[in-house]
Amino acid sequence: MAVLSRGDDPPELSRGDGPQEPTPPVTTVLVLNGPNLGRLGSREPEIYGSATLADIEADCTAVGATLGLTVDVRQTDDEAELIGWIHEAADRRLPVVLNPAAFTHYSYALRDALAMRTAPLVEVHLSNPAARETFRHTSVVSAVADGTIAGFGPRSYELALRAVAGLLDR
Ligand code: CA2
Repeated sequence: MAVLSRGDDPPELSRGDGPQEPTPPVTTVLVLNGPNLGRLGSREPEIYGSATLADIEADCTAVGATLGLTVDVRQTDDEAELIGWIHEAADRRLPVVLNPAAFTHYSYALRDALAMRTAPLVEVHLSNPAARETFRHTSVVSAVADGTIAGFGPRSYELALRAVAGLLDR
C-alpha cells in the first residue's frame, strides 16, 4: 500500500485504489453473416441498401467501441462453417449477432447449434422478412434467440449490438 505524505503528488488511480466504479471488461461479440451477404451493395439496393459488408463492419466496430465491445465480423456462404463459428461462440461464451440470411428460413442444423448457446444471441435482418415473400415469414432461428431486429438496413446491426450490451451482465 502506498504511504502519502503532505505535499506528495497523488498516485495514479488504479483499480482497487479507491471507491471508483469498476471498469467493465471488454467483451468480444461475433457478428456472423450467412450466404450472399458478402455481395451486399452490388445488387438489389432497393431491398438491402447500398452499404457493403465492409461498411457494416466499420459501423459495427465503431458502435462496439462505444459500448465496450470488440466486434469480430465474419461472413460465409457455407452452412458448416457458420455452424463451426456458432460452436466456437458457445465454447468461448461469446455473444452473437447473427444474420443467418436464407438459412433463417430452413436450417434446422443451424437452429440446433444455436440452441447450445451460452451467451446472448440477437437475430438481425437488413430487410423486414415479415413484409416480403411468404417463405421469409418463417424463421427457425427466432425461437432460440433473445430477440430479432429486422427492417432497419445496416442500422439493424447497431441496434442488435446495443441489445447485446444491454443483455450482458457486466
Ligand atoms: O434482410 C436480411 O438481412 C435477410 O437475412 C437477407 C437474406 C434473405 O434471404 C433473408 O430473407 C433476409 C438474403 C441476403 C442476400 O444478400 C444479397 C446481397 C446482395 C445482392 C443480393 C442479395
